[in-house]
Amino acid sequence: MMPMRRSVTKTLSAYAFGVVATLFAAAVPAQAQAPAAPAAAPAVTGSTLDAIRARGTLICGVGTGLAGFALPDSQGNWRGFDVDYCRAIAIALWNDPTKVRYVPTTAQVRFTALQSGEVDILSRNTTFTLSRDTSLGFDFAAINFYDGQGFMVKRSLNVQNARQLDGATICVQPGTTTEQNLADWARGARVQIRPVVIERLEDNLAAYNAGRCDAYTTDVSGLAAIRSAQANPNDHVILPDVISKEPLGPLVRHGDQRFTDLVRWIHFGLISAEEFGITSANAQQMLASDPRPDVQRILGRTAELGRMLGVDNAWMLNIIRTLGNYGEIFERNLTPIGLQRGRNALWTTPGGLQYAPPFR
Ligand SMILES: N[C@@H](CCC(=O)N[C@@H](CS)C(=O)NCC(=O)O)C(=O)O
Repeated sequence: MMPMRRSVTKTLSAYAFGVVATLFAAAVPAQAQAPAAPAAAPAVTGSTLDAIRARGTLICGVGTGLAGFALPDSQGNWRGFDVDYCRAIAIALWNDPTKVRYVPTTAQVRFTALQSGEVDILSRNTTFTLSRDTSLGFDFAAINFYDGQGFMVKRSLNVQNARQLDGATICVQPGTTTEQNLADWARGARVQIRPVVIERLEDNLAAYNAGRCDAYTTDVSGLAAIRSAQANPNDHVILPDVISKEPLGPLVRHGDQRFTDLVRWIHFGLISAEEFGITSANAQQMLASDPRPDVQRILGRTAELGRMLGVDNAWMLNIIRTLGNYGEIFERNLTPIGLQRGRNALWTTPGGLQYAPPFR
């Protein structure tokens, strides 16, 4: 049998080589890739929570458009899993999910947008890493999606696993863990790859679809989103290999603990609601009649948990009534793009990692 390396590289054209060379030359060094030269501390001082309240709107940094996570619908309303976390914060603060302004950010510019105060929070496929937590000056409020990096190829290439990508061109976005993991993986697996580094998701996809890359690499959730939006999803295969850990979650500026706490406990509230069977359909009724003290505390009838966070005690009741629990948010946004709960199942399910500390 002919080695896969040759069969993959056969798909390369001389034109593709030119594009790779040009893109490499033009690539801006990735911010997250520069641990030796940490970015400056955040430019913003003062309380984010106070600033948000005074403004009356949350400014949420999202992606530029990824099905299931953050994408404007036909009426121009942003929808998706990451968007629902922004809406949940607005509900906790004002019981109004519309009080959010969405700012699309590429992977490359997102951290500057948060550091400079252009956005209050990034709710946007962002992986929890040590350097982002420390030298970039941020805090990950929660891990709301456990992910890992994978590869997508055209089915017609007949590639079965990542090792067969030896010699392939691979489309990737700069400023991402994706770009770093790809290089690490290639080194470790002694596989030669040629990255094609393009900043904007849509340009990257256009390059992949035009055959300028043999494969596309990003978080598996992103691959599912991209594949679902292809003209013929079935023409593309997500390979079984997962080459990294990508714990994704909402990111805020370091040193703003009240805001961090609020975002963190919204996530825990969504997880706890699922654990206790509280849904958008039954929350009101459970408030009235469920005897379990946990349920009564989450829904704000007893204890003062909302007030401890600086919001109304009905914060979780309002969030769950409007958006549902974590499972409902997952099902509404991510099940349609082909994602399964997997590691994002509750801890009460074998293999599930989603776990919330006690509401008391
Ligand atoms: N999780 C990785 C990758 C994040 C990332 O930006 N992924 C891309 C590919 S799915 C994305 O979300 N793009 C959306 C966009 O650029 O609008 C990271 O934090 O570095």
